[in-house]
Amino acid sequence: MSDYTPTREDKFSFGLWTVGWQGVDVFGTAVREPLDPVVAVHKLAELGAYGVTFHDNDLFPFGASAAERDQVIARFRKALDETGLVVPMATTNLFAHPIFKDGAFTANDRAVRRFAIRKVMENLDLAAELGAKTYVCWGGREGAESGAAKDVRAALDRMKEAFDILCSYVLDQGYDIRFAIEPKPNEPRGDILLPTIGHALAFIDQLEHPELVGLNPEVGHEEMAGMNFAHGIAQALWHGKLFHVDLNGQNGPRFDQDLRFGAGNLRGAFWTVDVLENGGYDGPRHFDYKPPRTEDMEGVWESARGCMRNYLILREKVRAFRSDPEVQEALRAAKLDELARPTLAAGETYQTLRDEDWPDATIEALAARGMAFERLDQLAMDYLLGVR
Ligand SMILES: [Mn+2]
Repeated sequence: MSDYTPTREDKFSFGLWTVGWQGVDVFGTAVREPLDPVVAVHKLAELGAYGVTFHDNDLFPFGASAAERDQVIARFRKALDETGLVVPMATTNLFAHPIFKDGAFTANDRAVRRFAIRKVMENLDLAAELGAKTYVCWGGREGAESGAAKDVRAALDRMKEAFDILCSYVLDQGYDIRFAIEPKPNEPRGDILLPTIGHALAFIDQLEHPELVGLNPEVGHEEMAGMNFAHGIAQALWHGKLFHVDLNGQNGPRFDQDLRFGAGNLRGAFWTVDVLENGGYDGPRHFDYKPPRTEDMEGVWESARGCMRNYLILREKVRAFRSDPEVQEALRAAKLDELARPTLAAGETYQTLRDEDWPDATIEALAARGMAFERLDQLAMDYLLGVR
């Protein structure tokens, strides 16, 4: 690899709402014209992506008539056929319309919850039709700005109820679809429910069909909460719950920046690619970012190219790092092989530990022993900085 040109085998996918973002933010109006999803599909295919993802209302407006919906879907499907792009994932917009101002699955207003679950079921039908295997649920409006306004335990009951209903719907329809919860700590709500990977993992265990529900962690969302994204997705993989991933860039705890992948916390991106490439994940490398408002459409496509290019550069560096004999020796010096060994040997029990003799000298020697982590980390830095 030298020119970092993406191919379909790299499994890069983009949300329609990423390159299609018109730049409307809290302080400003649109800076770019609407992007026709058909144009987006053709351009993404040309750039080397293999997949495209969407919210229902990225394709057709909220409240569209059946005829309008069918027409838009037919055009979209034709573009997919022409380009060979697949739809690995779909999701529902449960945040833009004023009806969702207090959330969807956990809105205090029961009628809103009933409407929301119905909206998801409708779009699940379309997702199944288009071959999506993952259905993402980002509950950006599920939360509160104030204390007594949201009874968190009751809200979690309602969240569980929604997932239980949706899982039975998918099972009854015979759809080959699994749900992926996307945690986020805040924005747009002051505090969002299921704010981190850990909260969501614990929640999934309480569901009727936990096997149908996993995670879609996003780099920026975890880093907004000060979390280590690579550690987070490694734990999700350990639980068998990394169903999908949202790659982008973020500069620490602040508003959700949605920078292109690799921008922001570059060191974090290096270890993220390391976990994705070496941790057993084989799903799409999905970019969920926002091309900054400063860009015209050429800048938008440049940022999409940049997401894939940065991933491929980092993948090359991670592979070189992992296969370097000096790194392997440094990993041994840092006792990574020992960490992989069970603490008790075969046949040993806790009693073995109780019976062990621990002379002061042994304890002092262990306490004085360096772990050689800095040398190992500098080798990674040398790769990242391009001098090795
Ligand atoms: Mn984001």
